[in-house]
This record gives sequence, structure tokens and C-alpha cells, in this order.
Amino acid sequence: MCFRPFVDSAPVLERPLAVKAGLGWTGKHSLILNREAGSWFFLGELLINLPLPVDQPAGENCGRCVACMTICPTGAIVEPYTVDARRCISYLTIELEGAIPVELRSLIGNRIYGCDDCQLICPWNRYGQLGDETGFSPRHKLHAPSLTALFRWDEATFLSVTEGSAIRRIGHLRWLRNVAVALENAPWNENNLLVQKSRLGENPLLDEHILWAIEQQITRRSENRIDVQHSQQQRLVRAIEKGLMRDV
Ligand code: B12
Ligand code: SF4
Ligand code: SF4
Repeated sequence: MCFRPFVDSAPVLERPLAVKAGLGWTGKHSLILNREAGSWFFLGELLINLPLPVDQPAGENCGRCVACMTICPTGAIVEPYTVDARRCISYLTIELEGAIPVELRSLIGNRIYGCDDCQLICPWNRYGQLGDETGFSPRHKLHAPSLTALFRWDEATFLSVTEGSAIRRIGHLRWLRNVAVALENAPWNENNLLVQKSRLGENPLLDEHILWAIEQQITRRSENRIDVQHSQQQRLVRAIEKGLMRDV
């Protein structure tokens, strides 16, 4: 028998395969949902050369719900089942190599690596259970750290803390770029400004984000600006408190 395993590691259309295999249905956020597990799982495949019986696809269970579409901070779910990756925070913070488009920066909030809002709000995720795979457990140094502490990390610290984690893949520069955007969106704080200025001159891409962030911070201080995402965030927090596992 020949076989080859994949988990997000090759150009395989994993979601349509999962639907055909009866693992779940495609949610309006475009991820695969299962009645018991919600969408909190990765997809993996084993390609083999054995003829196997074909499974029955699972039925669609989103109904009239559109919670994932309305909670998305950047409006990336442009229509049911369609994500405009160019607007998705997951793409912007993980895959995009260059500058984050200015018009999307304030919408990113304090998300520095990926985003799960469309999954957090999904009612089906109330039923998901925590797995026992230790690789998915929160890491001490990455669990609720301050943004200023993260921004101070040198490359060696970044590489050692993220060893064995998918976060390592984005590299130190993109990491700092993302944290700079999150600092831009933080409430006004003199210390934020000093920490950001301390990294000026290291890299032109980073400089552009830092200078933008400083400008935004100063405007925020002078205008005493209210966070436009406030009510949306509160809605998400309420939804999480209502039913999801504490660790999520
Ligand atoms: C590119 C990609 C992204 C992009 C684009 C995502 C998107 N929704 O388009 C970005 C970087 C934004 C992204 C983000 C995320 N991703 Co991603 N991503 C992928 C990846 C590598 C490829 C998907 C892809 O574009 N394939 C190519 C296109 C052509 O395929 P497709 O979109 O599935 O479309 C086909 C069919 O679905 C069908 N189709 C599509 N639309 C429609 C509509 C109708 C009506 C019909 C009939 C058919 C149909 O036709 C298409 C062509 O055959 C997959 C892994 C993989 N190899 O599949 C993971 C994958 C989809 N991602 C995953 C995850 C976990 C995420 C994030 C949650 C990560 C995070 N926390 O930040 C976010 C969620 C964002 C979201 N709401 O989708 C998981 C999803 C697990 C699950 N339970 O479904 C996957 C499967 C990886 C894995 N192995 O676990 N991702
Ligand atoms: S991962 Fe975040 S930005 Fe991307 S579609 Fe979901 S809610 Fe929107
Ligand atoms: S939030 Fe609602 S529409 Fe979106 S995937 Fe979940 S059930 Fe479907």
C-alpha cells in the first residue's frame, strides 16, 4: 500500500474532501463544522491507493445564522461561504509579507497572529471539547503577555520562545510589524510610545508601521478617541462567556 499524509502541508483541497468524507458541513465562515466538535479542529488526510466505500456528506446546519459574518472585524466574509483573504486578519498577520494596508490596521485591534473571531461567535463551537494534545496548550511565555514586552523581544528570544510553534514561521520582522499595529490600537500610553521609538531605524518596513502607530497614538491622546470596535468586542465576550470552554 502507498500512502501520504497531509495537514495543511500541500495543495490539497482539504475542505471539499472533508465534506465529501462526511466530517461536517461548510459553515458560512467557510470552515468545516461538525455537530460534536464545532470547527475547532484541523483537517488532515491520508492519501492511499486502496478502494474504500464512499461516505455520505453531512447535512448543512447553519440555517439563517450569520453571526460569523457580522462579527468579522474587517468584513472579510464578503458573502456566505466566501472569505476575501486580502481582508482576513489571519492572512494579514500570518501570510502577508509586506506592509499591512493602512485602512485595515485599526480594524485588526490587538490580534498579532491569526484570528478566530468567526469561530468564537459560532454557536456550534459551544459543543467543542478541549483536546489532550499538549502541542495545542497555551505556552507560558505566550499566555497573556503585554504587547510592550513582546515588542522588546530580540530575534533570539522570538526564535527560542516560538520553537516548535507555527508562529515561528512568520519570522521576527513580521512579528514586530504585527505587534506595532496592535500597539497602535492600544489605549494611549506614554510607555507604548517609548517602546515603539526604541525600535526605529532597524528596518524600513517596521519604521513605516512604527511611525504610523506613533501618529495614531498621538491623535488618540489629543482626541481622547473612543474605540469604534467596542460594542462588537463586547458582543464577542458575551458570546464566549455564555457557552464556550474557559480556555477558549
Ligand atoms: C488559503 C487558506 C487560508 C486563507 C484563505 C481562507 C479562505 N477561507 O479562503 C487564509 C490565510 C485567510 C486562511 C485563514 C484561516 N484558516 Co486557513 N487555509 C487555507 C488553505 C491552506 C487553503 C484553502 C484554499 O484556499 N484552498 C483553495 C481553494 C480553491 O479551495 P476552497 O476555498 O476550499 O474552495 C473549493 C471548494 O470549497 C469549493 N467551494 C468553495 N466555495 C464554494 C461555494 C459553493 C456554493 C460550492 C458549491 C463550492 C465551493 O470549490 C473550491 C474549488 O474546488 C487550507 C488548507 C488546505 N490545503 O485546504 C487552510 C484551512 C482552510 N485553514 C484553516 C484554518 C484553521 C484557518 C484559520 C482559522 C486560522 C486562524 N486561526 O487564523 C483562518 C480562518 C479564516 C476563515 N474564516 O476562513 C483550516 C480549517 C479547519 C476547519 N475546521 O475547517 C484549514 C483546512 C487548514 C487545516 N488543515 O486544518 N486560510
Ligand atoms: S479569521 Fe477573523 S478576519 Fe478572518 S474571516 Fe474570521 S473573523 Fe474575519
Ligand atoms: S456562526 Fe452561524 S453562520 Fe457562521 S458558521 Fe457558525 S452557524 Fe454557520
